[in-house]
Amino acid sequence: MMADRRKFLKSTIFSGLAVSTASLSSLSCSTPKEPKKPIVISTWNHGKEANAAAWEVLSKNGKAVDAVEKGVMVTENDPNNATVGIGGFPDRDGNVTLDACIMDENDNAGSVAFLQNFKNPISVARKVMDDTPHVMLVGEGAKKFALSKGFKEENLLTESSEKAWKNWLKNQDYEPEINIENHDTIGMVALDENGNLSGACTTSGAAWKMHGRVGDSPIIGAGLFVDNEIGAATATGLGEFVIKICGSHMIVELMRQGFSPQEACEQAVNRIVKKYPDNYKNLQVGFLALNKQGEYGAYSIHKGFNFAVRSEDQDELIDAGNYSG
Ligand code: SD4
Repeated sequence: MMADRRKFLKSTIFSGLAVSTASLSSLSCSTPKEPKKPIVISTWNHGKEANAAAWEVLSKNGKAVDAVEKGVMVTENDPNNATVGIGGFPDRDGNVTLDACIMDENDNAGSVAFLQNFKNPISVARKVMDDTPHVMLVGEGAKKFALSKGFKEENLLTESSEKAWKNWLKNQDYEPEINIENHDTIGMVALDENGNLSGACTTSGAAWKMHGRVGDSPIIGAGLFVDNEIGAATATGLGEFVIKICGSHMIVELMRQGFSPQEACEQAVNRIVKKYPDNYKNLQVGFLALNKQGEYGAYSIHKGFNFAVRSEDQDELIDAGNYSG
């Protein structure tokens, strides 16, 4: 309803202006704006480096799905990043358990959760999407599948994350930090030269989580959603609250109704704030969205969430707007 009203208002204002400034013949020739493509956006500081790898693919007319996989692998491979892939902080029992998912332009999806000892969960998720009749594999089954596809097991608990875990064991308080070291999950969405959208999301999840906990990042519709007709969205932050509102799916559906990526991200954050008035002050969630036109938006509950944008004429980190000012 609101979107219809907005569209009606927009079209009324537009027609009013058009009638006063242009001839009817020029109106009938008006063409829609060319989409801005290719373009890739991703979460946090680490998004810049990840975007560079994605851009390598996109700038050579490559597919968005390949770009997002290559892009987020950069973050997974960084042992100094304590929130994604190798070097990720472990659960409270000292296990690094990884979650990731990917979606392509044909509504295909692949996901792995609670995966241990594989450095690139996003590539395992890609194989689940491409080579199985399933969307999601977890734990032991995901491990068996990864081994069958030639992925190699390795220890992902680095010296520094083990040290951090041992330090945590002293007090054992579970209080997920807001904007942990200014990098958290990496979520990436891209629009390629052919106008196709894809997305990827990968994380080591909440530090010191309970063994077996899975967050939003590998859940299609929560941590990531792509609909090639409309747009794509991804999330970062405390996954429990993203899952409970089905965040990324909600954003894509709002874009379908006519909201801009920015407006849709704001609505999703507002939903969390409204539904969890006692919680939102102590937790961070951030959303990113991109539509078919290459327009993007981002919004978070608290200050400090930023995202990286790469296109032909842009390569920058941008601070997202936030609810709490
Ligand atoms: C998750 N969104 O697993 C991810 C990352 C995270 O605190 O834990 N952030 O919830």
